[in-house]
Amino acid sequence: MNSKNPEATSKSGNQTGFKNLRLSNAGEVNRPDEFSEAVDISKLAFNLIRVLDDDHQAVGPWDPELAPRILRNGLRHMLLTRIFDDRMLMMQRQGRLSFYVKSTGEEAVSAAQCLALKPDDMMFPTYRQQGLLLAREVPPQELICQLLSNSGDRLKGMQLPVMYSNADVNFFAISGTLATQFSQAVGWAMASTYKGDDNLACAWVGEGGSAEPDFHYALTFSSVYKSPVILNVVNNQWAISTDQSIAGGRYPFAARGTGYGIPGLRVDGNDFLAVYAVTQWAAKRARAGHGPTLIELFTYRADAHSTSDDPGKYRPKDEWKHWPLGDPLDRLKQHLIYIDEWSEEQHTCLLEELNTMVVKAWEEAESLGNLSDGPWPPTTAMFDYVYKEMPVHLQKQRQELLEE
Ligand SMILES: Cc1ncc(C[n+]2csc(CCOP(=O)(O)OP(=O)(O)O)c2C)c(N)n1
Repeated sequence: MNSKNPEATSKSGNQTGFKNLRLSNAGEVNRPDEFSEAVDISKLAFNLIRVLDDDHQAVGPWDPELAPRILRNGLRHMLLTRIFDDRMLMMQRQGRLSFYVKSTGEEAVSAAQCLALKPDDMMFPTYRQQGLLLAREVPPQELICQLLSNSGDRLKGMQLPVMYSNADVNFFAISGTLATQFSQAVGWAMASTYKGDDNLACAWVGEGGSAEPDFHYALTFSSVYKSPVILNVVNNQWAISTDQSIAGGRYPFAARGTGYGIPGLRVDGNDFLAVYAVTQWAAKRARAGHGPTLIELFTYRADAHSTSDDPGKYRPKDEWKHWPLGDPLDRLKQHLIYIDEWSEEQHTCLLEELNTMVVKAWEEAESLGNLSDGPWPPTTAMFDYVYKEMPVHLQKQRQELLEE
């Protein structure tokens, strides 16, 4: 038997691999009833749900017909996320931040999905959904305090930068171990059913992370227990230097739902309206007791994986420019202008306002401590906040440290 290593569909120096993408036209995909059987709607996983067309109109049965107020709010959150990301990268390059992860090009995922949920719904994100915190109106300076591990950090410096956690806004602690949040979200959703409330859990994983066993545990348990959970695979084409085909993306990730009896929806992740609409669909299904939905958000990671990565080494430098589904911010902006609910002038003002807000947030956060000058917590702080009752051997170690 000859077993060959799989070939990536995209490589540095190659032409972009976008020619073979399975795309549908805006408005083309039908919108079945939220309570349909997974097997009856399995074709949705092979199409691409899209609402915004090339002329910036909202078309077809998935148009969620949102009030302009919600669209403007979505645009604001996406812009804030992009501006925040850009500024944090700048701070990292200046040596004022140790590490950062941007979400450039994927802002519609967090903004639209968060706005389509209720505040009591519990979110189980990855490190690339900082936009959820901003969409739940967490002040940017709070995020920066976590990035700096300073005295304003609610996690007391006990997590790596970008591994946020915020119980106040139902944002579960981010784990560096990929995909663990998927099965945790299902556990939370099962508890929600036992308690008899109508809150749901919403979890995200990258397409690379979907190759982890936790992904399959989550699908099995949520299917068997019909848990109120939305399971999202953010297919941004790249898992660091590994393109999506290596995680199995030659076959749509959404299609994995059908085998478990879970509807799989594949959506244009750069189309704010389409992302909102599929999330609403899945939320209605979950709250009515019909169980989970698997959503594949088809998007593109426009920037590096993290500040420790150089994408020029493994993919064409200009690949994002060729992404056929465009920039989510620009698409929503153009739609708002098209329906006469936005203008270039308003856009410029908003950009200025948000830029100023983020610059001020940095200054405020840094006044509570920075990387070079501290203040730093005492070494013994590593023993704090871990155990309710500290085991004796750790109490001893802590004491030894104090006596050094
Ligand atoms: C279980 C596990 N395996 C490997 C890693 C190392 N790692 C961190 S991020 C990453 C790529 C993840 O890619 P993807 O899931 O597609 O998400 P993206 O970063 O593109 O948003 C890898 C392999 C890890 N953190 N955890």
